[in-house]
Amino acid sequence: MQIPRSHPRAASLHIRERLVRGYRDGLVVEEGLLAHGRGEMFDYLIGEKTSKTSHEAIKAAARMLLLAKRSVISVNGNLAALCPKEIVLLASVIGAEIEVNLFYASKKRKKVIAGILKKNGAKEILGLDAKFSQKIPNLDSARRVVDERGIFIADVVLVPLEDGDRTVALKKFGKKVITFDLNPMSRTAQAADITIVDNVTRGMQLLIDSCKKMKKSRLDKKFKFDNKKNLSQSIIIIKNNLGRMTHA
Ligand code: PTJ
Repeated sequence: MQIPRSHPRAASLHIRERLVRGYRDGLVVEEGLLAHGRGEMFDYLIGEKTSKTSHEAIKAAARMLLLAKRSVISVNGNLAALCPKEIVLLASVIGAEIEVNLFYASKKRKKVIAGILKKNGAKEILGLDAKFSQKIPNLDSARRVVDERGIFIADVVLVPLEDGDRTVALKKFGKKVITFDLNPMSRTAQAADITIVDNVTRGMQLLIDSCKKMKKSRLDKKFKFDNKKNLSQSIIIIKNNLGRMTHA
């Protein structure tokens, strides 16, 4: 589809096209298109830009990832369609593993996702070989199946666009969880250690930049981040944006 450059919502429509292409190429499930629509709605409400609050969360996430002993980036269909380059780049900057982990699991889709990551420079991708499968407890969805060389033994897991059940299960399993979620009220957003309320299409590159910058400085191991407070600030941003649009 041709999207005129002058279209006021061109940027958002281009991102949508990436998802549709990802769906046609077998990376994204139908449900992923719906999940994206929900994300678009929240992006609209936060003003389609990275807030100061989200910049704070990005900095905290960079610090946690750089201090991790073993970090893993968990990749689903939507993330692979939207930011394949950024996934590979972030993994190389922080020395993380990349693991494909799907809610609507299928061998075929895992292969397609791994293919796109390899095309973007990934060397090793976990989550593909059933020989290394382990299950995280307290979870019924397909996402409980993880790689024993990856999420199973990681101390920090980055899980963009995650479902709430697994975030809670990962927390119970002793993992530190960082997520990207445009909905600050979602169960994942509320259960994670650090929630970046931002579109992955903006936030992933900002996280890479922050990690690169922070790598050069000494990291404070005792840093504190109040996720609930940060999320409340995002909800206030939404409330204020709604207030500005209300003329009654
Ligand atoms: O590829 P699979 O099989 O693992 O399935 C992936 C989806 C995304 C379909 C699956 O994990 C799912 O159903 O997710 P949910 O429960 O709908 O949660 C997705 C969350 O991500 C929602 O809170 C959305 O608001 C948010 N979201 C959607 N698009 C973006 C986003 N957050 C950040 N950036 C986005 N582009």
